[in-house]
Amino acid sequence: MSDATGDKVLVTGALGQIGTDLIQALRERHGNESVIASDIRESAGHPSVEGGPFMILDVLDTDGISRICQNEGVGTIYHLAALLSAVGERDPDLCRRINVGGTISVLEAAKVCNLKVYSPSSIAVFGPDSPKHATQGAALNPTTVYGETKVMGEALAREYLGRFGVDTRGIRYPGLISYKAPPGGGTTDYAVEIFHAALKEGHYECFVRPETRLPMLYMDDAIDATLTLMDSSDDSLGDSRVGYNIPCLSFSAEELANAISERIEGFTCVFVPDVRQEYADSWPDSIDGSVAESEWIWSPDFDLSSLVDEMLRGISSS
Ligand code: NAD
Ligand code: AKB
Repeated sequence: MSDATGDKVLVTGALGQIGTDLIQALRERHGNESVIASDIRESAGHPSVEGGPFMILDVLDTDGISRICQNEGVGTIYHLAALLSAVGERDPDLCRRINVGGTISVLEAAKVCNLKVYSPSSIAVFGPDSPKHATQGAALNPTTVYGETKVMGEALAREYLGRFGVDTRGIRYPGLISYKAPPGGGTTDYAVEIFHAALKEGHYECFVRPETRLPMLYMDDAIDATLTLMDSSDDSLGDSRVGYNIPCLSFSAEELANAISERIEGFTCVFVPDVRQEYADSWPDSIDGSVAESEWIWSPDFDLSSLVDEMLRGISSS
């Protein structure tokens, strides 16, 4: 294995929901020129494209990833390119190809270029047989293809760590709520769409039942957790390092709608479940993040009330 090629950071899937916020946070930390945003698509005017280097990069192109890392002096890669659950279940083959194949490409490049890798997992690793408050060690028997790809992603990250010494880390993100970029086609998208609809139309048709309760987090907290994990010393991280449950929020779709109604007079929400209800029903209501909390000391700042305030403020001022 060659030495780490440099101090720069490469982000795949940088135009997506998380990438949009993560690129900004990384550029504030490391400087604009040190953080290379990449995605399979171009988007003129997008902050990840305008604010610093941007490259078109397909994550299935292992040689392309290695070439960029060697030529540009990259030492760390945040691998965000993936298909989310709703989009993934519509095309399971493509979901497997991108989510599993893309992760293998990134890990292969990391092996060759000695990169540190952040590769996110998801609460979708859990299936209907996990406890409704899912512990770190609960069984991973997802019933979605997306969830299967996330279990496989954790297994691959563990394998490259064990066999090749690649420094791999990851978090099982819950549904993430943010306003800077739209969500990319997941089951938890309702928890973002509802804010835009409330402000624009005063009404939202929610695609899960009112009592549907899922683990959730405001994006600023997810970014902070990600950077805290990546800053943590290697020897503080245990077996869960490729897919930590983290402490997060848990609220129902109705509780979210009510919190918005309290702030927007006349807002109404109807609940018309579609196929995404099945995916939501297969996931836990909440997760136990105590292992992460003890190994790298992190807890969220935003609760439901402050998250709703921040979303309404952010959308209104953008
Ligand atoms: P997103 O769908 O918003 O963005 C993904 C990006 O990947 C898109 O910009 C897309 O153009 C790009 N992409 C797709 N195929 C590609 C390819 N072959 N090569 C390069 N880029 C490609 O997703 P996100 O919400 O930003 O999620 C990022 C990661 O976090 C994913 O692994 C996802 O599973 C995980 N995650 C997200 C959430 C959430 O609520 N957002 C929750 C749990 C886990
Ligand atoms: C999705 O709903 O697909 C994502 C996730 C929880 O992984 N937001």
